[in-house]
Order: sequence, then C-alpha cells, then structure tokens
Amino acid sequence: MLSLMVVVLLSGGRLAWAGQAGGTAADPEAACLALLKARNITVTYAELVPATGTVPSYCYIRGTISTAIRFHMQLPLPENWNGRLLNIGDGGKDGDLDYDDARLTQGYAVANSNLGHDAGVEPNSSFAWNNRQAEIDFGYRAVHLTATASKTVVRAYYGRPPQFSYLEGCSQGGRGGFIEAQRFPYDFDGIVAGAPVFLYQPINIAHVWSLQKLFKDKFAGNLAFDADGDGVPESLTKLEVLRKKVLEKCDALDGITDGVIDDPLTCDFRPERDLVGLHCAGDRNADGCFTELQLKNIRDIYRGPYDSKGVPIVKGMALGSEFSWAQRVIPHAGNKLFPTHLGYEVDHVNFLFYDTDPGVPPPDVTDTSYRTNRKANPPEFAWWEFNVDDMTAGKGNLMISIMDATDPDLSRFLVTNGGKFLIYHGWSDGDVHPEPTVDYYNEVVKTTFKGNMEEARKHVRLFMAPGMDHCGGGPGPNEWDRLAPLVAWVEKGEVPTHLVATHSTDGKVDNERKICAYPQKAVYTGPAGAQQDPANWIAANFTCK
Ligand SMILES: [Ca+2]
Ligand SMILES: [Ca+2]
Ligand SMILES: [Ca+2]
Ligand SMILES: [Ca+2]
Repeated sequence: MLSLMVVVLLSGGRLAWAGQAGGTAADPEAACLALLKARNITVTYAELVPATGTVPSYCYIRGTISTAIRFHMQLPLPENWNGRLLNIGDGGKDGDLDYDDARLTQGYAVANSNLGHDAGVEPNSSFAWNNRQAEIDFGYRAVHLTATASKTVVRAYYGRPPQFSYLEGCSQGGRGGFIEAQRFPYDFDGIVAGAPVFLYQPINIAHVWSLQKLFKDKFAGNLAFDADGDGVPESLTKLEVLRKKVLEKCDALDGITDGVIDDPLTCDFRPERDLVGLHCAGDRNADGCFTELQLKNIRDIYRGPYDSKGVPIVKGMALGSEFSWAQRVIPHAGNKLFPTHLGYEVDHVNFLFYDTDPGVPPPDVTDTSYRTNRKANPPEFAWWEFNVDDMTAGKGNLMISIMDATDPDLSRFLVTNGGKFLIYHGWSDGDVHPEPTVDYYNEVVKTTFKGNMEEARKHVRLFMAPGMDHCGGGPGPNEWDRLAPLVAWVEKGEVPTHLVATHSTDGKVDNERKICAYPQKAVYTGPAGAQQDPANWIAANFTCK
C-alpha cells in the first residue's frame, strides 16, 4: 500500500492510473456501467450520457447511502477529467439531486445528494416529522457521507483518488461547508461557503418571529398597505420610502453614490430619528407613512429576534437589505401574502425546532384566522402559535446540536489538514443575516489563531459583498466565479486578496468592484475627483485597504 502511494505522489497523481479500473477511454460505456458492479458501494444506475451542446459526454451514476441518502455523480470521461472532485452544496431544504453541467464541462467530477429525503415525497421540512435519522442526515451526515461515497466512486472509475477535493455551496450549502470544516475536517482540501445558515435554528426562528409581527392584527404592523381597501395589503410605498431614506443617509458614506452601502456597520440609521416627518397623522395607518408599530417592526427587523424579556437571539438584517424584503419578508398581494420566508421556514417550528414535533401545519399557512386542531391525529400546529421564548428556554437545543455549525475551532481543517476556507456573504442578504458571519469569522481568528488576523488570513478568508442579496442578485456587484479563487489558492498558493465582482443590468455590466478580504475594504484610487462617474466603476480603480 505504501509503495502504491509513492507511485501516485511521484507521478503527480494526474495521469498515473487513468483507465486502469476496468474501463478504458476506448470503451467509455463499459467503464461507466462497470460501476454498477462495485462491491463496496451501492450504485443503482449508470449511463453514458452523450454530448449535448457545449456539455461533453460523461458517465452518470446514481447511488444509495444507507438508509435514505441518494447521491449522484457527473463523471467526465477520463481524458476530460481535471483530476478534481467537487461536491455541490444544497439550497433550502434540498431533497433533490443537483446537477452542475458547467463544472462538469470544466472537467470536475461532480457529486451531490438529496440530503437524505426526497422533496417530491416530503416537501419543505416535513421529512423531519418525528424522524431523528432524517434530521441527522439533513443536519450533517449526508454531506459527509456523500464526500466519502464520491471519493470511492472516483477511485473506482478513474483508478486513482482525486488529486484535489472541493466543496462549493451557498445558503444551506454554505452551512454544509461549515459543517464539513468543523466536524469532518479531513474530507476536503478547500471549501467555499456562501451566505451560510450556520445559525440554523436562530435564523429560522428570526423569520417566523418577524412574520408573526407582520401578520398580527390584520397586518397592522406590516410594511405593505391595503390602499384599495380590499382587505389585502398591496402597496409597497412604505417599503420604498424606507429603502430610499436608508440610502439617502448612508449610500455616500463610502465615497460613491451608487445605490450600494459598502459597510452597513458604519451606517447610523435610526428609524425613530431618520423617518421623522413620516409618522402617520394621529398614528392612523395610511400609505407612505409609518405608525409607531411599524417603526418598531422596522427597528426589530434590523435588531433581530429577542424573547419576551428582551434577550437577543441573533443579530438582524443589515441596513441596505430593504429592497429584498418585498420578496422575502413582507406579505403583500403581489406575493399572495407568501414571502419567501413563509414558504421556506414557516414549517421549521412544526418539524425542525423541538425534540418532539408539536404538529403539522394548517392547510393554508397564510390564513391566521384558522383555528388549529390539537386533538387531531396528527395534531395541527401553526407558525403563529410558536412562542419565541421556547428558544431562550432551550427547547430547541437538541436540534441546534444537530443542525447548527458554530464551532470556531477550525484548527483540524485549517492547520492539521492544511485546508483552505473561503467564506462570502452579501451585505444586503434579506434571507440569512450577514453580520453573524462576520462575528463568526472574528471568533475563528480568536480561537483558531489566537487573535492573529494575518495568520488567520493565510488559511481562511471572508468576503463581504456590498449590496449583494442572498447568494447573488441585489444592487451591488454579485457575479464572479465562486470556485476559481479557492482552487487557485489551494493548488497554486495564490492568496485571494480580493474577488472581482460585477453587477449587470439587462446583460450589460454597469458596476464592477473588488470585494476585499475582510477586514479590508475597497477604496477608490481611480482618476481623481471622478469617482461618481459610472465609467470609473471598474475593479482596476479600487484598492483593498
Ligand atoms: Ca441536493
Ligand atoms: Ca388591497
Ligand atoms: Ca455607495
Ligand atoms: Ca422533527
């Protein structure tokens, strides 16, 4: 065994054993189908997929990991393989097999799982209905075992292990990256984790909590208004007023008035002070103004949830994320009272919060006048009945131990294993609050690197993207190759000092920036006095300082 490993190392691993394991490039179909006969892993399906468009022919397999995890792989033909394995992270509650033709075309062997359940059978969080195994699979087991399984398949198909293994994911997939870095530090050489829901329990509770406030008393505290009087709020004028007021206050703080607040932590916007004059007359709800209750709700969305004694649960949304609230937070006619948060997280309290689940959701989760039946079998439980005090009372602690990924000691992954960790988060993320990611990074610096930021930056880097929404989108530059900077870092030692990100409107780039590795920020160093000219908004005109 030892001598075999030496052979691989001396030959650089790349071409050493290609074609050895049963199949050869001359018979790619036989090599692919041979995986069905693997004796130490369950491959249930194999097919040589013909080339289509720009996607080359590849070997496609599906497999089973006991008991309910299903995974699949897109395996480039041996002559097209770049020697790398890539595990793709999962969004939302997952429950399906995600493809990545783009990475496959680049030569990566790509793997993904269903995280232990099928969304077509058990949609949203319902897979976790009193099912501890499904929760464990979703929480941390599937991502790890898919790494293991995909390495086994790579060895069987190419006859050698991957030269480099990566995990790329955002949101739930970013949480998967945190899980791997903390609990399974020897699975990957590099991990890129975006908008990580690593505070899984608190973030989901935050969304339920804000929805409770916005739906309460026939939307009295909502930021959408029923201007036409049909009983359903449809006007988003209040939200637009708020968004503009925040920008008026803070857009220019970074030196450039481009609709983006580079560092929301420097923005001193206070609704009670900065929305003065916009108070509704007599505190009667009307369009384009704010009642006391609405001002409080705005403050609370920025502040984040807290219990009945004022004990904070997690920091709230950042200033500059308001554009995103119409889609994600605020119930209104345009989203059929069904903002993303209601769709995603409303059943969190039914299935993923308590040790024993309290009940199934009501038939219409937007009808808060519905009276749930606790005596039914199974009983009914509605998100508006959830008491946030259960969080601070520790009733969600078991699920926190399964789902959350808050351990700041990354010494095994970053030091012992020499892994590289690239974290990014949009400052205007209206889904997963961004500030806790900064706090976590600082905790890692403190815990893993004794507070030595420069040493930490050799192993783990954080990129906070100004004006970027959840995993992409938003008014700020938000497009770049998420994986390439990590690969260059791992394989060539090219430390990512910054990312070059673009923002496009109708397919045309209209804003480009360096997104600097925390704690640095992009400072304009282009033609003097011309920083307000959009023509100068190109990465070359900014320096990380
Ligand atoms: Ca998946
Ligand atoms: Ca209406
Ligand atoms: Ca700005
Ligand atoms: Ca459960």
